[in-house]
Amino acid sequence: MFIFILTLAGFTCQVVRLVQAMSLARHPDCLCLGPKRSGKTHLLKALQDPDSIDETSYSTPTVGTSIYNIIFPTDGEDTLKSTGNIVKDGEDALKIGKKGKAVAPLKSIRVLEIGGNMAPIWRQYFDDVKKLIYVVDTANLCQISSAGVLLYTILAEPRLQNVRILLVLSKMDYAYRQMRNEALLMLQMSKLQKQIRQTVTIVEASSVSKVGFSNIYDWLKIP
Ligand SMILES: Nc1nc2c(ncn2[C@@H]2O[C@H](COP(=O)(O)OP(=O)(O)OP(=O)(O)O)[C@@H](O)[C@H]2O)c(=O)[nH]1
Ligand SMILES: [Mg+2]
Repeated sequence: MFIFILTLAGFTCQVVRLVQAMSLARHPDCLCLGPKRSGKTHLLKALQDPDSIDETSYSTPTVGTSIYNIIFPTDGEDTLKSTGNIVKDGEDALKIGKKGKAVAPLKSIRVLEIGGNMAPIWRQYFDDVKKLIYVVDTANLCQISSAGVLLYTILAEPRLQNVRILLVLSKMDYAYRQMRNEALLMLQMSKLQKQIRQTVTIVEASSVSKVGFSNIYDWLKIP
């Protein structure tokens, strides 16, 4: 009898943990989307632990979803003040909330990556989203235009009209990458920005060289 109760308690704990994990996956703080092999997993792993990714690292394609808990490095206020491509509204939001009260930046964030091969069903995850990272591979000429079309379908989604968007131009360490302006031209960003409501913050980044990471952390810290 005692063994039966113990087994039942263990099973109940497992079920509770499974339900909690499923709920985290359904309600993450931020979504990370982008075409297949665009660099989402590499980026999120490197943001979690910068030393875990170098030029020899390889990430297998994400089948379904993966959740990453990113704890921000505590290197003082320097990263908050960093300049670059990040838009200014983000920095203001760190200091003053919507009702005029000071809002503390976040200390960590849970980001849900949805694999590029799940693109046809990304929209199932669009409820209650506040932030969205979209990763585009600047070294993949064949993919970049279709990445722009996919981005447009995301930005046109009615449930995502008030979402903060971070566009990551990834793999900036490659010599044969597209430069920022060429990549934005191929994504038709200037045309797109006239038609959308969301503010898109654009960051050039590399998971290998860690270029752009302080700007990404700054954006992720915005409450
Ligand atoms: N040099 C370099 N290679 C990168 C970088 N990011 C990703 N890669 C390479 O690109 C491959 C694919 O990256 P992933 O992070 O797995 O791509 P993903 O977007 O998660 O792909 P899916 O899960 O299939 O949607 C990696 O295995 C790396 O070899 C980067 O910043 N620099
Ligand atoms: Mg992946």
